[in-house]
Parts: sequence; structure tokens; C-alpha cells
Amino acid sequence: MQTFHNRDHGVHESQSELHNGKLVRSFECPERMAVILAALEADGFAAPEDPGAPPMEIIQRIHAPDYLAFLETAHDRWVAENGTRDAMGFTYPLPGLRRAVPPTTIDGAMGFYGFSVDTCITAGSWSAALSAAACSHAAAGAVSGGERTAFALARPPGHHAHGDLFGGYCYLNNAAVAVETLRDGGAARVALLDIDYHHGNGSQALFWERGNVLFLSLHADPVQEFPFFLGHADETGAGDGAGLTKNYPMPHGTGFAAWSEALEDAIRRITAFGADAMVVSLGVDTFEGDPISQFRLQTADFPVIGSRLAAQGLPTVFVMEGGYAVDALGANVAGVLRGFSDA
Ligand code: Q9C
Ligand code: ZN
Repeated sequence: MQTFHNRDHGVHESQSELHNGKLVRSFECPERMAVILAALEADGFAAPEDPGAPPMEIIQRIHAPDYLAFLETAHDRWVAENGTRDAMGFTYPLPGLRRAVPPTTIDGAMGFYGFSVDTCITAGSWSAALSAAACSHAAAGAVSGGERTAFALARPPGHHAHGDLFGGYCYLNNAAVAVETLRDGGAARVALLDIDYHHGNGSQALFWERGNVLFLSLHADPVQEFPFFLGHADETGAGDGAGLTKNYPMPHGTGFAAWSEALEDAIRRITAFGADAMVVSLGVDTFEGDPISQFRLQTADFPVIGSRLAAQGLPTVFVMEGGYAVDALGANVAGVLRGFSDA
């Protein structure tokens, strides 16, 4: 299994996350990568490779031009206008207000292009997001080239990012980059299976009307959990994508027995769809010890997930998403990949 890693990810490090009413250092931190790299090495996986250049044409297919221009310049604008680090939004164009005229100040633009105050734009956010997208592109390229599986081990994650919105620690949608790369490489139908604890709202929105991409997400019920305002079971897609979105919202406290029933249903649907390839948005924040999450999966469950995914028999790209219990993160991620590789 090839792993592609953006070794420059550490340029993105946010000291400010609004958590329980206080500013704390972001749970989405550089140490996450170090522990996963160490676990992969200890488990005998091949050394990670550098990705190539970011796939700008694909990124521009997924994200709006004004959004990309905003992301590129936001931190410089913030420093120039506000004189502090870690740009943070605070006013959002919610229903009843108008998302029509882009604000000219960075304070306004942060709300125009963001949806959650937990996510700052740091000095390195843009370059790390680009190199993370490059990892996704490289991993999907390896799978298009005949590899059975590959892993995009990168941060920041991507599945919360819409075409023109950042949030939930995400800026560019890395999983969408993998889907588009597989499609460009000849996969007519692609399944995007999101097993992160949080609903993949950005991925769902991006593929909502797409007839050639099946999106499935197992996650904490949005009535209880972030992102709160997308991810319900009655969201099933529209237009060419009607019936091609499937959500499995589950309550706080969900353990592996109930979770794996949802996984089995998702796998059946992927088979029925006739997918040629699969992208897995791999979050392990379903772990019982995760500091911001409320499911109860255990370390021993993750290899079982990997082997179950392998039994699907599809060329599979794993894209790193969430997982914040740093002490167990390496074992949990390596467990999924070991279970897949040994199946
Ligand atoms: N007080 C991913 O797992 N913010 N993103 C949590 C906790 C949202 C998670 C705030 C968490 C986003 C990729
Ligand atoms: Zn998550």
C-alpha cells in the first residue's frame, strides 16, 4: 500500500478553536500526522511518498474561483486589517440575511466563506490544504494506475468543505479530489463512503446532483452533533443524483454493533450501484476515547472495518479525515489499513 503524505502540513497550526465557549488550541493539530506515521512504520507499511504538485484544474472544478482567491489571501488580509494571527469568522449569512454581496473586509469575508467558528485560517492553511489535495490526487492516481489501494495521509482534512465554504477544520475537499481523479482515470462510477464521526456535509453537497457518484455517510446524528444542519436520513440527492446520497445518522453512544450494521447496508448499496472504485473518507473520531466525539468504537474494531471494506473488492483510496485521540490515533488508523491489506 502506497501512502502519500504532505510533510509540510505543519505550516498549518491553529492556536484558536472556540470549544465550549473558550479559545483552545485546535484539536486538529500537527501531532496527529506524527503518530500515524510512526504507527504505519511500526506496522511495516512502506515509507510515505511525497505527492506531486497540487491538481489545480481539479481543485478549480470542485471549488469556486472567488472562494479559492479568498482562501489564498485571507490570512494576509487578516493580519493587515486586524494585526493578530489565526483568522476567525463570527457573522454568518444565514437564512433571513442575504449571502449576495461579498464583504470587502476580512471580518465579513470570513463569515461569507465559512460556516463554523471552530475553524481559523492560519498563515499556512492555504499551502497545507493544497499539498493535502495533492496527496489525495496522488493516491487516487496510484489506484487508477492499477494499485488496489493507496492512502492519502494529510492534513488539513477535507470532507466538511463545500464548493465555496470552509469549516469543521476543512478548506479543500480532498475526498472530492480523489473522486474526480478516479473518474478522470476511467472509473465511470465511484462510491464515496464517509466513515468519519461527523457528517461529510461538504462532500454531500458537492455530489448532491451527480449521477456517477454515490455518497454514503455514517455519522453522529446532526440533531446532536456538528455539523448540525446537514446529514439527516431524508437527504437522498436530487436531479441526476436522486437516490445517490445515503445518510446513516446514529445517536451519541453508538457502539460497533449498531455502527457495523450501517456499514453492511452501505456496502450492499455500493455493490448495487455498480461502483468501479471507492473512496473512503477515513475518520477514526468514532473511537470511544475521542475528545470531541461520542461514539464507542474500540481500537480492536478498526481492523475489522478494514477487512470488511476490502471484501468489497474495489480499488480503494483512503483519505484521512478526523480523529483527535492522539494517543490511540496511530493504532486506529493503522488498524483499518492493516485489516484492509491483510484481507
Ligand atoms: N467543541 C473533522 O473531523 N468542531 N472535523 C468541534 C468541538 C467540529 C471535525 C467543536 C469538529 C469538526 C474532519
Ligand atoms: Zn470528524
